[in-house]
Amino acid sequence: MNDIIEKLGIKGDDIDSWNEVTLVYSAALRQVQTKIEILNEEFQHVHQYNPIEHIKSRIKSPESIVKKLRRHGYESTIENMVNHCNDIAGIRIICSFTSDLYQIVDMLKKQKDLEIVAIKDYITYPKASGYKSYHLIVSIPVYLSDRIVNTRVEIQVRTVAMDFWASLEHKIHYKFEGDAPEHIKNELVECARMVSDLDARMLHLNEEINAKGRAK
Ligand code: 0O2
Repeated sequence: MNDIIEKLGIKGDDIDSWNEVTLVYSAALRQVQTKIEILNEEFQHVHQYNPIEHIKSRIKSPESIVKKLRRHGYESTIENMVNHCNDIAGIRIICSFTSDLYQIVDMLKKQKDLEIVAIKDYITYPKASGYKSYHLIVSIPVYLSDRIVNTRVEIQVRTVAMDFWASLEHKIHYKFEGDAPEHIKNELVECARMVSDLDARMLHLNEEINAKGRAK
């Protein structure tokens, strides 16, 4: 790991700082993930239903952080990473229906120990690529032995169908280094439209099934 960090231009004392920074980010990630799992369990207890299908979490790779900083015109320093890269710690919450998505977002917004730093609602306002997902940048206090470090975590909330689309689009984006042929981009936009249609139809079906269950 330290070899990779050195290759990226982070040397000497900075390696130590980097190790400390990643320790704090992975602690923040675990705290947020546990919080989400508890909320999901509580929801199951109250409503006999789990809004969350599954959760993925990751610490962004050093290469990916450096690429992002470059893209935004910043030098690769630890300070810039912490100040300008909001998704070093990232959690993805995958749910079945678009209605679950908003329930989850509402639950997260009500958590007193999570400060909402920023929101990007790519569900209401999808990207031109067709990308849909709800992003929250939250800050959570990590309690170390001698200080408290408020740490940012990016939470992405999306449906299974949106996740399926985003995974392939991400792969294509990297394969063509952001410059995919026009016909592939167009096909992806069309697939995104189909994903939105599928999500709407599955939601409608689920609501109909639930209403029938209640009427019995
Ligand atoms: P990775 O490999 O997933 O970490 P940016 O626009 O990325 O320079 P910002 O403000 O972080 O800066 O952007 P945004 O829109 O909040 O995107 C953050 C993350 O959302 C991305 O991280 C992706 O994970 C995801 N994302 C955003 N747009 C798209 C998209 O069009 N397609 C897919 N598949 N994912 C997207 P990274 O660092 O790009 O990538």
